[in-house]
Amino acid sequence: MERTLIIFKPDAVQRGLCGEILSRFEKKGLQIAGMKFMKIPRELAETHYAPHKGKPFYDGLVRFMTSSPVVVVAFEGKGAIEISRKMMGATFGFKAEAGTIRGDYGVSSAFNLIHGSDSPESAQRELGLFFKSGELVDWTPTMQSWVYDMSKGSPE
Ligand code: 3AN
Repeated sequence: MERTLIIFKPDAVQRGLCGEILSRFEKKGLQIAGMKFMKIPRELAETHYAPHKGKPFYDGLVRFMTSSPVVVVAFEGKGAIEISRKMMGATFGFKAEAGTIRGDYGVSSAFNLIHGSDSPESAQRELGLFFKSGELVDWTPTMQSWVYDMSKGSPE
């Protein structure tokens, strides 16, 4: 099982899309391992987006991410990082495929509703930034054996 860090960005919260977006992940079969509603402090946003420091959109991105509250979720599942990236769609709403979150709910190149870790290394780093040790919950959904084939003891 793998965990990924997802953020419902300020535009998703302000537009009342959190329930819709959360529901897509739940229906897909990813389980919540942690969730919090917060206004991201500037320093945390800068650290989170440090890999993009120096790029032309960096300052605007940090301003946007700290402008209004967000929902931060740790999702867990087999292949959770890649699955989430596919569900999010391409970076810009106007380019993202229909059927993806950005493709269905957004048109902007700056306000793109959702962040998702792009690799296991990023996920580990980002989960550590937003959740203290002990805040992520190990639990087994009762439906797990219907989401995965568990007959060999591990999820398939
Ligand atoms: P993604 O979120 O699809 O992984 P990245 O990693 O290329 O996209 O970029 C990180 C974030 O930076 C994006 N989520 C987006 O909000 C922002 N971003 C990337 N490119 C641009 C751009 N050209 N103009 C404005 N914001 C951008």
